[in-house]
Parts: sequence; C-alpha cells; structure tokens
Amino acid sequence: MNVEQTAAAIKDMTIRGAGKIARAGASALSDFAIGYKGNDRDSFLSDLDKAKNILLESRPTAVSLWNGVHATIKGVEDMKDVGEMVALIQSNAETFIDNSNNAVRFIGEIGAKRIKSGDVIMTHCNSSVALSVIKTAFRQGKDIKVYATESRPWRQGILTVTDLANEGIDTTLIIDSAVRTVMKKVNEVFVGADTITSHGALINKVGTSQLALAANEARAQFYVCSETYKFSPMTLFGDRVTIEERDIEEVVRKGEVPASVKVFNPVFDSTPAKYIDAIITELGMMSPGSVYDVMVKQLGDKIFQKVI
Ligand code: RI2
Repeated sequence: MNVEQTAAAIKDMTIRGAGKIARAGASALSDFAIGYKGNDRDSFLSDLDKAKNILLESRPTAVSLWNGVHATIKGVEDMKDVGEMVALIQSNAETFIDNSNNAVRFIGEIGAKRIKSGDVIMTHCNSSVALSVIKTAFRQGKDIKVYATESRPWRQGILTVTDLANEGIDTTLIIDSAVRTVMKKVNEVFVGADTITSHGALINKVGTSQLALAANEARAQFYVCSETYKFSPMTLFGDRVTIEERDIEEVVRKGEVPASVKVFNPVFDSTPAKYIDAIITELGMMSPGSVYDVMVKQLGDKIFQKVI
C-alpha cells in the first residue's frame, strides 16, 4: 500500500492497534522512499515531509504512529543525496519494525511472570501487547480465565475473545457496563496503551479508566503493557494528548434518535498514574513515575535546548 492508501486504512480502522499503525506508517514511508523517482535532494525532502504529514493526520491520539514515522526518517537530512536517504529510511524502518515486534514478545515474557495458575484476568479492547502477556502465561501451562470487554462501539472485544479462544484459553466476553460486577473475581487487569504521558498517565481505549477504578476498588492489580515508543515526547513540553472523536454513526444509526440529541463519541480516555500498578515495557517493569526519566534518557539531554 502506498502512503495515501495506508493513511486511509489507518483512518477507517482497517489497520488498527497502536503498534500496528506505527509499523504500517514506517513501512509505508519505506515503500515511498524505495519507489521514489527523482534525484533532487530538496524535492525528495519536501515530498517526504508531505508523505509524513499525510500519515500523521490519519489518527491523532496514538503517539506510536508519530514515533514510528519519526524513527523512520531520523537522520535523513544529514544524508548528502537521495540514494543515501532512501537507504537510511529503508534501514530505519526495518529496525523500527523488528524492534517493535521483538518488544511485543519480550513484554509478553516479562508480564507473564505476574500471572499465576488459577488467576482470573480482565482485558479491554484489543491490545496485541496485553494479549502477548496473557497468551505467554497460558503457553507456559498456567491455568487462567480471561474476561474481555466488548469495547463498544467498534467491538474489538470480538477480536480479542476469538484470539484467546483459538489459543484454547477459558474466555468470557462481557459488555462494557459489566466491568465492575465482574471485577470482584479478577486478580489482574492487563491493558494496552495508545500513549503514555511524561507524568505516567495512560491514554487508551475509552473505558480503560473505568477498569482502573474498578480494579482499584476490588484490589486487583492494574498493569499497562506498552512498548516505550508509546511514551509521548510532546507531553514533556506541556502538550496535551488530543483525544480522537469519531463519527456519531459509529454509535447510533441515522434517524435512530431525535435530531436534537447530541452524540459524543470519544475513542480514548486518560487513566491517572495513581491507578496503575506498573507499566510493563521492553525495558522491564516500571512505575508510571519512571516514564519521565526513560523518556529523557531515550531522547538525550539536547531535547531541552529547544525550549531553553
Ligand atoms: P496494541 C487500540 O486502539 C486499543 O486502544 C489498544 O489498547 C491499543 O490500540 C494498543 O494496541 P485502536 O486502534 O499496540 O483500536 O497493544 O483505537 O496492539
């Protein structure tokens, strides 16, 4: 798929999930560079910038896409000709995609250690990273039960329960409003992440914060499964995360409610750090309070020169 097709597939959610959209963005930019006709350095940089922006505009909330795209074009302006730029973009994209896939596996192994045989687990929406943790524990021979939310309006919970059931895991689908009722039976909650802020708040599929509150009340552990490229550098500089709002027809059919009724369809919500027991990353388990240090270390001290 070219850049426009990839952006359209991300926007209409044919490609979805924070990790998948990041890898798709990296791959689309790599294909754009490989297929580029022309040798003029400035034209290449300008067309690359346009391609980058088309991808970034496709979904506003998940910083994974932003980080994947920027990791792919990193260092390109230091290259002397188009040939070097293309080679760098291709190799950056391959590295990003390999690291991203390896991180999902590694987080699975780390997170699985928090699951004991006999545990009851809850998950929300459809996170490949949270599922990696749950499936790794099951493949290690642990006897587990999983409750998965439906996740209205897109019902990504159907993908989750299908995946878990195909593994042979004892799986129960629940409606979103049953979360608090079921939480009494739950030992651990594992959710994914679209973005994590510099102060350790989690931005994830709407409803995640309700799982966190119910887990806190029921004294169940609440774990976030996230690669560190879902940490948002922009939040270091005070930017708020834009919460995507999608079409109201995802919630109600045309004419189903009186025209005077307003419909609000936010896709994500924010879970404060205080409700998160740990964030499980490819660098290990960490507290939400460690996110700032990891982010600064990864970006390097020079990042602050831009605001000083
Ligand atoms: P992985 C999804 O967003 C969900 O919010 C999920 O928790 C998150 O991405 C992370 O997914 P959406 O694209 O990267 O369904 O763990 O809106 O697969």
